[in-house]
Amino acid sequence: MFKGKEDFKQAFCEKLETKLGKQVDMATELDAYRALGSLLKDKISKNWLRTNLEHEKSQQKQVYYFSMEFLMGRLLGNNLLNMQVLSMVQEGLADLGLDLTSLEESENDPGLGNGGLGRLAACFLDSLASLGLAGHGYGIRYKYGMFDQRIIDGYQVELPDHWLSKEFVWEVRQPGDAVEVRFGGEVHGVKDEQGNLTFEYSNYDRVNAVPYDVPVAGYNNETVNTLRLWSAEATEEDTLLRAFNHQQEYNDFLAHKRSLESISEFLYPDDSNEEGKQLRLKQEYFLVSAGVQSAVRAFERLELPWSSFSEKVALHINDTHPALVIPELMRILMDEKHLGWEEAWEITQSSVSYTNHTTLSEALETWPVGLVRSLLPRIFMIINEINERFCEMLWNKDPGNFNRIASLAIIADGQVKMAHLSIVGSYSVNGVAKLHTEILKTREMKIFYETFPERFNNKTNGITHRRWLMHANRPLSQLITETIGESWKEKPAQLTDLLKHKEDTSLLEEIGTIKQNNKHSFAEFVKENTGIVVDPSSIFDVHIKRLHGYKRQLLNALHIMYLYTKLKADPTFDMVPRTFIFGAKSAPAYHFAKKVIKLINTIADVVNNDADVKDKIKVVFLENYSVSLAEKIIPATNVSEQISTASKEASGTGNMKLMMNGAVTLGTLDGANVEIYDSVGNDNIYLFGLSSKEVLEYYRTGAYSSRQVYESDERVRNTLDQLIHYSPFSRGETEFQDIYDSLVTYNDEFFVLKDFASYIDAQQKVNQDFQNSNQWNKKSLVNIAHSGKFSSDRTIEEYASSIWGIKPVSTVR
Ligand code: 26V
Repeated sequence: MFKGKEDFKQAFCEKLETKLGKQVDMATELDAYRALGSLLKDKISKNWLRTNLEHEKSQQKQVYYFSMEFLMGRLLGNNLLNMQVLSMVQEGLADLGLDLTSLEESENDPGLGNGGLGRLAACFLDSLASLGLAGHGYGIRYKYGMFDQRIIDGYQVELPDHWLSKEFVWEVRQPGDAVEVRFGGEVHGVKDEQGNLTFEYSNYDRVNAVPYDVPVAGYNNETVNTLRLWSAEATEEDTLLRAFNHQQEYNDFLAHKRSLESISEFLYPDDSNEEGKQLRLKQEYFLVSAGVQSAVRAFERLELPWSSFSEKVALHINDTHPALVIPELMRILMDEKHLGWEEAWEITQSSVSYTNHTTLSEALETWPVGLVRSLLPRIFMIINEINERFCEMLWNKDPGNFNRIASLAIIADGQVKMAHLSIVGSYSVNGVAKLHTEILKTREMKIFYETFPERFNNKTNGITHRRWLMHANRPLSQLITETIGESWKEKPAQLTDLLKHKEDTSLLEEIGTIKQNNKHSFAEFVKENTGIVVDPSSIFDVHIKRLHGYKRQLLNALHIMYLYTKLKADPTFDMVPRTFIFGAKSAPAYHFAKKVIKLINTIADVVNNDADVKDKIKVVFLENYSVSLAEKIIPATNVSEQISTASKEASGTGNMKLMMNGAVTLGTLDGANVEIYDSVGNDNIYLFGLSSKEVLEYYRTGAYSSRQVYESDERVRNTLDQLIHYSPFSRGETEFQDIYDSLVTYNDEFFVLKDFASYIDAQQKVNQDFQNSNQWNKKSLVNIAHSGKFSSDRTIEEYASSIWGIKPVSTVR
């Protein structure tokens, strides 16, 4: 690394000169960021090469984590932290008149994901490398990531996110490792000389998958794994062929090239609705085919028999989006390596493992048979064969049970069911929190669980404490180290040592002071970015996640309307001032979610500008919620809103980031909230609302009537009526009629009204308890102390030992 500060300064100045042709006094912040990033990448590269050589030499099993999304966040700060040079670099830059924080802000946030699923993948990569495990990510290098959200007149407007505009300094293009991916065309069965049936393809479109490798450096060790992002390009052969073909118009060629390259053009910004779009299926197969070919090549370099493939390679699929890994590996083994079906199936099925991230039926992927057949003819043949053999196996086990076969089949009703394919073609299926896994086993995937009980297991999600505590909240991190020593950084479970100090009033005060300082800085940020002045001594009540009906931002919004109305009617109503903070993107076509964004912004407009209440309530909707924004909000949060309809949120991971930063959860018994509650106990969390059992029972019986709640609870009625009658919120418009209708006319799918009363009570309790700062800080401490269990290091250790069967290669620390 660097010998010291002076050595760093010299290397940095040299990099500025050689890369950008500038001297320090000429360099902009962007220049300085690019030079620093590129210098660090050079330094990381030594260990990167060493890690790769070591993997080859030791023939260690490699895990490939296939994911359509990696929500990495900015990499500069994280790499400095993991390489243990942060303070030195900060001081060196200061000597040169540069501020590290401003340099960090110059980096575009690579938003190659929608939300929880993509961010989980990024936390996992950090943990894999930090634990010295051989695990790599395979994803797509989308030219445009998650859209940039602007709020205009209270409405969400989407702008393209051209994240590559400033140069992504961490990536290395590897044209030598490009592979060809094929679409469309025809398949012919041909008998070879020995009389074996083989398959030939013709008239297909081919696209070049070019990898861009991003190093993933572990914390305080020498492991550097790889995030390999694939980019679609026209092949050189196609280019030449068409250039020399005089019949082909140049414009036609350009159109053809554009159409091929559109595959890695943009990320689908929808995490709520499976739409069956052809381009999305192309993206999925593109990732899968490129990734499997590349993993197979790496295995072949070991010169081992195919029978040892699953001892050396694990292919993990992050939800069903990369489920075509299963037929693609079958295709390669049979058509290219000439293995028979049984052998290929044995290898495939013992190499693939699958994580389910949602039980929402509208998000479960299915593809029309016609589309799969025309776009991926050979893959379709293989899926068909897998399905037929599977159905035959079911028949032999339980002859005549047509219903069972129909409900388990991979192809049914003209659709290919990706979850079914994933379960049948893998050896492990896991949910992402205890409750979620139970719901999979007893409801959503009950019959599959009965068929393959040994495949199902739980892996409760986690988050990397390096980014979310050590990097995002340095003062808190330092206080923890002063209190319990340094070793929690390597073993986050040791954060429980803090519990020994929970009666130490001066420590509790310090925790309170750090939170207060973070709130101050965040208030500055809010003022600069929105013009809204918020009181740092008010309760910072935070609801940050994608906007979705089941996540119930609407419940929070209605409660603010209720408080506002109460304050207006009774100005002496006693409440601790509160700042309600929201950050949320809606899928562009999700009409209801967009209405909720408009409602929150309308409430903000009314409340923030009303002199009667503005010292008591403020509402802030921050635009463009992203990883880098989350890093600013989370350390400043007092109350963490985790209020999904019980049974709907598979896990949640924001809940973990917030508790780790000393926020107290206000939530339902859903997802990982259940396990947070089990850890911190009743005094350190605010629970309310229906249980998942009650919710599921209501769905089963249809016994819920939201109108009954509306009619019997005056608070509900008064609040809802303001959406449609003349009020400061409706301003006589019909803007919010749809929201009202969803709640009253269409029976409130997400039980907002049913849970309203108990939510008010829980909020009231928060209001009371916050007034005793010593007690509140103790709740904070208990939450921080128990958050180590939710480090993704724990999660990844579980995946490593009980799913993938891998051990650390190098643990040099
Ligand atoms: C779904 C779909 C549907 C098809 C179109 C494209 C697309 C893209 C993403 C998704 C993801 C939905 C699943 C998801 O993000 N689940 C979240 O996973 C988190 C990590 O396990 C978990 O904490 C959240 O509770 C869960 O909602």
